Amino acid sequence: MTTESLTRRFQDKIDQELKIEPKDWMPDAYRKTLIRQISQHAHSEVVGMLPEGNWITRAPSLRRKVALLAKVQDEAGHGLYLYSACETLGIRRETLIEELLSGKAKYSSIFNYPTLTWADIGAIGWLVDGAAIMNQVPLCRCSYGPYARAMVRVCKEESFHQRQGFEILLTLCQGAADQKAMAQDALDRWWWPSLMMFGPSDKDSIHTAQSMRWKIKRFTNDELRQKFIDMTVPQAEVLGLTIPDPELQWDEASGHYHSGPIDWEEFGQVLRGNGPCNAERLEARQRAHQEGTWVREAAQAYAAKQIEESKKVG
Ligand code: BYC
Repeated sequence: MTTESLTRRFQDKIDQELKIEPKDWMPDAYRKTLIRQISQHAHSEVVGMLPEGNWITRAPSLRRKVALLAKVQDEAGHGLYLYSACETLGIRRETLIEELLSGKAKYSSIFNYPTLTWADIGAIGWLVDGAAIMNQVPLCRCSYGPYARAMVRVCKEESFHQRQGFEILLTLCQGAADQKAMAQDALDRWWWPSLMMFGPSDKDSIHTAQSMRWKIKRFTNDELRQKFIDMTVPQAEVLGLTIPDPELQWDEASGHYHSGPIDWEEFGQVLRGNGPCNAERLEARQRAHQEGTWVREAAQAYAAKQIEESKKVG
């Protein structure tokens, strides 16, 4: 079969909503796009543990500590499913990790912002996990089977995370004036970076059109961002908080909220490694990798011994 006919058959399969599985033929560019997106996603889960992990020892009660610990562990698990899904495309996990540690691979811009107060943990759950769900629910229908299946479980856990975040903020907003002010301050700092999570606007997005044809993405970055704004504004009203966007208003004609412009210069700076915490995040991952060397070596030695013993029994 020629590459042309293989490509046609591949696209037909996608158009019929059939899944592409690891051993199926796929164009190199499809494989490359998936490796890029899934690995960036996996790295985001792993780096995403850092800003929240920062608050585990300072959570205000045992109940809060248990919930936060569970959430951070879930994120480690999401990273592992996603690295496994990525490996089915024929790339080694070690290579992916090296790319993260060397600064070559991207991870979500959002995790380069600091968590300054307890309210930030609520804002991350409410906004960051809320944005993640909006982006990831359509990924459960991604054309690549292993990624789509990993996303089903990830999304279930993310919805628990979103609720715990909202509940933290609701408690603060129903508390003392200082607590409510802390919640407002967290919203002020996390709102715009959360909108940036959805990626560049459609006119600047380099990958969206092709990814939509391949049904990796089902919606454009701007479509998902708008859905997120429409969902979140009424939730801010329930909390009694003000979204820090003077241009935000309901537009009857379109049935959507109109919002002000995003500071794409800030987004670009964060992507180029110049965000408030880029250096700190990378340094923390490099240190963890270094300190974990003995664990990887011990696991490998144990696995080698098991294989040796099974050969003897065999
Ligand atoms: N941060 O053409 P575009 C989570 C890059 S949630 C950094 O639109 P695409 C979590 C993009 O990679 C966060 N980089 O690309 C939540 C590309 O650069 P390269 C992770 C970004 O791929 C709570 C360039 O900009 N979620 O994990 O079609 C707790 C042009 O963009 C960002 C996912 O990764 C950004 N925000 O669309 C814990 C979901 N946005 O690669 C954890 C899966 C864009 O050409 N990923 N870039 O050098 C996606 O859905 C898509 O990859 C994106 C970008 C919507 C993010």
